[in-house]
Amino acid sequence: MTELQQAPITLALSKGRIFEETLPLLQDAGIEVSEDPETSRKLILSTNQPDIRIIIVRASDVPTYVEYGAADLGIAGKDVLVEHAGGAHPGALYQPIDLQIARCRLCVATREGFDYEAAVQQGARLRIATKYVRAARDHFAAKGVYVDLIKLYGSMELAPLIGLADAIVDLVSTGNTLRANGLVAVEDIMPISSRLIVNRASLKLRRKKIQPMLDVFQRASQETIA
Ligand code: PRT
Ligand code: MG
Repeated sequence: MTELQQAPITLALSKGRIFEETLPLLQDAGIEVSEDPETSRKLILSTNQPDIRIIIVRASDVPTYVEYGAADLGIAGKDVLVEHAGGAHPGALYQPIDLQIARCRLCVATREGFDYEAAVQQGARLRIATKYVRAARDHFAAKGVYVDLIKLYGSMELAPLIGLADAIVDLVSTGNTLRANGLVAVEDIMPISSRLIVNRASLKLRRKKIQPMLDVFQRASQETIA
């Protein structure tokens, strides 16, 4: 057996909502994770199955680990996958299953009282602050709206309040964060959920081990929809 065939199957997850919402799917498949990443400092977690391990990485790094084959599988939000598109090895990522977890919406939001429709109709050049530069650029290009995109890494809600931007493009789930900051969602860009991603070479070389995991996630996602 080659070294690769002996290595455990590696699943890349981010801690927080994706880990928490993936745990029940793993449990349904009889996979128990050894430790809780919220309390443990370990970044490699073993499971009750010697040939399956989990690595904990930043949400936006999940596609990179899978693309390079450092992880065989990963779970990432569609927002992250859209921004990652066209990475170093396009085509290395296979995206077979929408797990329907960690759902939210990617939206345009402005300060309450800002007339977004009027600004768009007047052809005003809008300043948009966002972490989701690619999704935002595509959205406004499709609408034919000129925008100046300002890249931020977090706390986007602050930008319209402090005069950095006219609007933000951000994820919204309950809407509490927008409300707490006097902002309103004025346009939906796309619904977001988390997807299973698989390294294509791993799938080919290690199909025997990976296919049962795909089957498990496929079943679990169908149960989520039902
Ligand atoms: O936090 P870090 O910078 O490490 O990375 P991350 O923010 O990308 O990770 P994490 O764990 O926060 O999010 C992982 C994935 O969860 C995202 O990539 C999304 O696909 C998904 N998801 C689902 C969300 C939300 N819902 C969500 N509400 N990610 C972030 N949020 C944030 C949003 O950006 C905003 O600040 O929550 C706030 C709004 O929430 P509400 O409920 O107040 O509307
Ligand atoms: Mg976060």
